[in-house]
Amino acid sequence: PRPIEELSIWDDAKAMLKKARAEGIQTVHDRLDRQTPHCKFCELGTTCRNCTMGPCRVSEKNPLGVCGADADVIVARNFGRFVAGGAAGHSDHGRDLIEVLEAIVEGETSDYKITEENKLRAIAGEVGIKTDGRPTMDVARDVMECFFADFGSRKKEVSFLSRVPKVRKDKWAGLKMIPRGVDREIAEMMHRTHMGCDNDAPNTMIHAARTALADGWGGSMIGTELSDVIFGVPTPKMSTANLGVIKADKVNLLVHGHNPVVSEMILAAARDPELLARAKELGATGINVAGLCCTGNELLMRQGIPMAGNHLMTELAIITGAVEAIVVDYQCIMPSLVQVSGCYHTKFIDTANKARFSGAIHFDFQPKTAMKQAREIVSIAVEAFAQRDAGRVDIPCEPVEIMTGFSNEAVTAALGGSLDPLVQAIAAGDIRGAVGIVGCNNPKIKQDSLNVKLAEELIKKDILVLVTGCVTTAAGKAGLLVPDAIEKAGPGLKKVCGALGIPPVLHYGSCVDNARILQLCAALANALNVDISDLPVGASSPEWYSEKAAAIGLYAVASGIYTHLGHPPNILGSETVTNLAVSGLEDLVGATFFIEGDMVKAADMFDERIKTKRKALGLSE
Ligand code: NFS
Ligand code: SF4
Repeated sequence: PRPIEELSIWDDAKAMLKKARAEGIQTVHDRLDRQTPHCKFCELGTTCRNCTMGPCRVSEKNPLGVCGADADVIVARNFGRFVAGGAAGHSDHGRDLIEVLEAIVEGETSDYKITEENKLRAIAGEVGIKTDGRPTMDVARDVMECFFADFGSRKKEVSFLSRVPKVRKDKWAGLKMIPRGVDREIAEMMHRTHMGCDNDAPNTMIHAARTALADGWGGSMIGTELSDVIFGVPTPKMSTANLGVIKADKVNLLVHGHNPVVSEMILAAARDPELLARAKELGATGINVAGLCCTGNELLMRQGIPMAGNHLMTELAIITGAVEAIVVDYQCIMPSLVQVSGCYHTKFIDTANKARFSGAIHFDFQPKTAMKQAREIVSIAVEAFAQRDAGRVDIPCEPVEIMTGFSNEAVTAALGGSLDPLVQAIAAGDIRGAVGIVGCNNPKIKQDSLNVKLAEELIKKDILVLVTGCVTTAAGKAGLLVPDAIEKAGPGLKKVCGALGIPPVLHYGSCVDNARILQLCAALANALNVDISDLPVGASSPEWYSEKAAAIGLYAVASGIYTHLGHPPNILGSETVTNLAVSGLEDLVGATFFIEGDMVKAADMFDERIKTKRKALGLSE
C-alpha cells in the first residue's frame, strides 16, 4: 500500500487512515491500489460496449470495431454518454425540487413551504410568468409547470436561457447547441450513441455540449433556484469544518448526498424536543447534525450546519467511531460506506428509491410524510448512541472556522444593491478576475493538495476565487474561507475583501450551485454588454472524478469560460476529440479546456488568460 503520508494533506484524514489500518478496515485507497494499473484501453476511451457484436477495443493494430467505428467515434460516444450521466444526475435532482414544489402547490405537504416569496416572484418574472397582483400559489403553480416543461420536448429552449447574453445564445443557435429540453438532450445523447447513429466525432461533441448546457442552465439552475425558494436564500454566516465537528458527547448524525429535501428535514427533526430528551436520557448532551459532500454544502450555505468533510473524508468520518447514523440520498455515496458502518455501531440509512444500498435501512422518503420519516430516522440515530463503543472513539482534531453563504443575492446586497462595485473593482484591477474552483477528490491525487494549492496561487495574483462542492471543505480546512485569509491574497484583493469583511475565497454552495456562478457571469457580461467569453474569468476542477464534474466542465466551456482540469477525461485515444477539447472549441464557443497537473503552472495559465481578456476589454493587465 502507498504510505499514508501520500494520501492526504490533512492530519484528520491521516489519523483516521492509521486507525483504519490498525482496525483492519479497507478504504478507497486500498481498493485503488488493488485496481492499479487500470485498463489502458479504458483510460484512453477506446473501448466500446454499445452492442453485442463487440465489446471492441481499438488501437493502431486494430483500428476499427466490429461495426467499423474508429477511435474518434468510440471516444466521442463514450464521452457523450459520460456527460449525459452527469447531466442526468444534476437534473434529476432539480426535478425532485419541482416535485416538492408541486406537493406544496397541491397542498399535499405542510412539511415544506415557500420560504422566499420574493425570490419565487423574481424567478417567475425572469421566465415570463405574470406576477402582478397574483396570489403566490398561482405564481408557484405556473413556475412548477414551466420548469416541468423545461424537461420535456415541446420547448425551443430551456427557460433560464432568458439570463444568457444574446451574443452567446446566437453563437449556440449557429452551432445547434441551444439546449431545448433537459430530458430530451440526455435521451438524444443515448440515441446518438447507439450503434449506427452519430458517427461523426465533432458532431457528437457538439451535442455533448448541448446536453451539458441543459444541465447548467436547466436542471442544475432549477435545482438551485427552487432550493432557495423552499429552504431560503443563503446569507453570509460563520460555521466550522473538518472531522472535529463530530462531538464525542453528542448523538452524531451525518447527512451525505446532494438533495436538501432530505437533509433539511433531518435537521428540523433533530431539533424535536422529545428526541432531544431521549438523547439526554441515553447520556448524550444533544443531537449534532453535520454534513458531508454536497448536501452538507446545502445545509452549510443556508443553515450554517458544520461540514465534516468532502468526498475522501466520508469513510473516514465513520472511522471516528462516534457516528450514530449516516443518512444518504444520492450521488457520490461510496457503497463501501455500508461496510464501514458495519464495522461500528453506525446505522446506514438510505432515503431514495433511485439510490438504494444493499444492507442499508431503507426509507422511501416522500414530501407528504417527510417530517414523520425524518423523526423516525433521527430516532434510530438517537437509539444507536447506547451502542457506541467509547473505547473505539477517536475524534482527531478541533474544527476550523469558515465563512459561508455567498449567494448572488447576498453578494449583491453586500455590495449595496447592485453588482456595480464589483464591476468597478474589476475595472480598477483590484480584482483582476475570478475563477471558480469546483468538484471533487480523487484517490489518485493526494487529497486536496491541488484544490488548496490552486486557490492559494490564484488569490496571490488578485484573482477572486469562488468554491463549490468538495473544494469547499478543502479551502475551509486550509483557512481560506475566513476574512483573515486576505493576508494570503494580493494587495488588490486584500483591499477589496478587507473593506467588505469577506474572505478572498467565497463559498458559493454545492455542485448544482455552480449555476449561481453561471448566473453571476451572465449578469457581469450583461452589465458590460459583452459575451461571457469576454470576461476575465475561469473555472477549474483540479481533483475531479465524476460524470457530473465532466458535465460542469463542459457547460462552463460551452458558456465561454476557460476551464482547467487537473487530469484529462478518458479521451486521449482520439486526437480529434482531444484537440477539439483543448483547442478547437475556442473558435466555436470562445473557450477551451486545459489540462495541467501542476497548480503553479495552472495559475499562470489563468493569469495569462485574464491578462488577455482584460486587455481586450481595454483594462490594465
Ligand atoms: Ni460534485 Fe457533490 Fe463532491 Fe464531486 Fe461528488 S459530492 S456534486 S461530484 S465528489 S464535488
Ligand atoms: Fe464494437 Fe461497434 Fe458494437 Fe461498439 S458499437 S461494441 S465498436 S461493434
